[in-house]
Amino acid sequence: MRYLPTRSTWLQTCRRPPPRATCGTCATCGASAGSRGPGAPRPSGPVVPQPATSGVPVDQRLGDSEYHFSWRHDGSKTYTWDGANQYCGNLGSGWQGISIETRQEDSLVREAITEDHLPWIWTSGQLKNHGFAWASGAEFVGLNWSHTGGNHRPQPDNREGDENCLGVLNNVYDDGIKWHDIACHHDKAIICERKVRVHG
Ligand SMILES: [Ca+2]
Repeated sequence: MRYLPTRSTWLQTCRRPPPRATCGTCATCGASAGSRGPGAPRPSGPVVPQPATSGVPVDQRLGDSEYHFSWRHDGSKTYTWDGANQYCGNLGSGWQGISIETRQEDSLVREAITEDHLPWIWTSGQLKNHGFAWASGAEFVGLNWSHTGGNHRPQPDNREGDENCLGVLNNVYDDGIKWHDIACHHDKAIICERKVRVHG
């Protein structure tokens, strides 16, 4: 016997009234909260879960991101900036070195460093044409640069002449857990980040 959708089935699945006037059709209401212009507040939903990355341990979550602390899973290896960010990319789709975009995210980094007694970590931050930039592409805001460094100058200071990578150092200059521009060949662990939800 062939199954044909009845009128009542069709009505149940598609005749839900649009929740808002901006939402015109069944299809658009199912997929999106409607159009939004630049500067509009972040939507509260609906959200589309991203496919799981199988087998990648997640050490922390915050907002729409999950985080993987390399040192907890690779025998505390350290890497150049390139190697560290490659480690993150090798975890799978969507994984990158961390982009520290908010004060809450910076707190997460400082807590991880404190909890595990790390001397330093890499981030995805790297000097581009017009200043430092994150892998996420989000606007770079220097939330936690140190006020000092090896030459007692505020960071970034490019002390070694090729300090093109952004690391977080744990009180190396008696300055707390702070951002420093560092030559990329130094070896450190890294926090990897992946956005787990994309607003539809
Ligand atoms: Ca520096």
